[in-house]
Amino acid sequence: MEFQTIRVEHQDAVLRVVMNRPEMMNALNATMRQEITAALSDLPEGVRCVVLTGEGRGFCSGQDLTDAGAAIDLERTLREEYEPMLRAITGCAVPVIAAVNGVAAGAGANVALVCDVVIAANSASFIQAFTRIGLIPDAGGTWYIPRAIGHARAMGAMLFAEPVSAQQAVDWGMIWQAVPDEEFEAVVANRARQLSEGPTGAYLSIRQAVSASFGNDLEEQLALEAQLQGKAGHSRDFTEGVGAFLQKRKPNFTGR
Ligand code: T3D
Repeated sequence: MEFQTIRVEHQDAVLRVVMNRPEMMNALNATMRQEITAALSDLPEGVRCVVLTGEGRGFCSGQDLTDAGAAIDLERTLREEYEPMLRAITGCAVPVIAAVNGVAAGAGANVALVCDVVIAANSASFIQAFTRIGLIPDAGGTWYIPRAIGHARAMGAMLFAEPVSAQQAVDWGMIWQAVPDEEFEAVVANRARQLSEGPTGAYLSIRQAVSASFGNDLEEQLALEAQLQGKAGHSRDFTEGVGAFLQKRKPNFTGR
């Protein structure tokens, strides 16, 4: 598939989706939203992990503000363009790592936060930039962020729109890992390989269970865990995992 605003690199079982408008810190226009949606919805054969990252010194600066004329009906843009992209990430057939190489602002921050795991370079930051231009956080931010970091920190980050450093984001529980810039690419590649060689079905069930936990009471969650574990128990990867443990060798998971 040919893309104008993203670059897609398929190596081994990892698909790197690189937002590629570095001259504007990878701002999201309609084409980029459609292309990310398409890339994550129709994965090449054999892909078992996606890495979403940005070209140049930024991860993503959110809505392309030079596009404001075309995006005047913000409700429509969110419903028809942002939401499909977010669902393509949260419903992706394999785990998605956000590799936050630099600043992630506005919807760019929240696109990162809906991914399954966020790894950031130490020099990266997360900015709920919306109030700077008179908007409210969107792209799932008002759902994910209070759940991750609590009411007080979410409100402060959203009202003041100040950068939250990668390390602060880790300390607050907003992201998984912050790593020195010089180690960033290698750490991301290792994590992507780890997930691409893991039990994909279990990963997707974990995503489903953790997401559902926010709306479930304990009884509902126990029932969901039992159902999903029942499914995992019938997988080839479970048989392989137990066999490998008993034979004291590394498991060869196939994602089935
Ligand atoms: O439905 C809807 O449409 C509503 C949805 C809204 C979702 C949103 O995301 S709203 C929030 C939009 N994003 C922002 O408000 C962030 C704007 N950008 C910034 O605050 C800063 O650029 C950054 C903090 C991201 C980076 O700062 P810095 O100092 O490192 O870089 P810079 O010099 O500001 O930016 C470099 C270039 O990128 C610059 O262009 P130039 O001067 O070199 O020609 C800048 O204008 C451009 N750029 C950065 N962000 C955007 C952008 N151009 C268009 N849209 C952007 N979002």
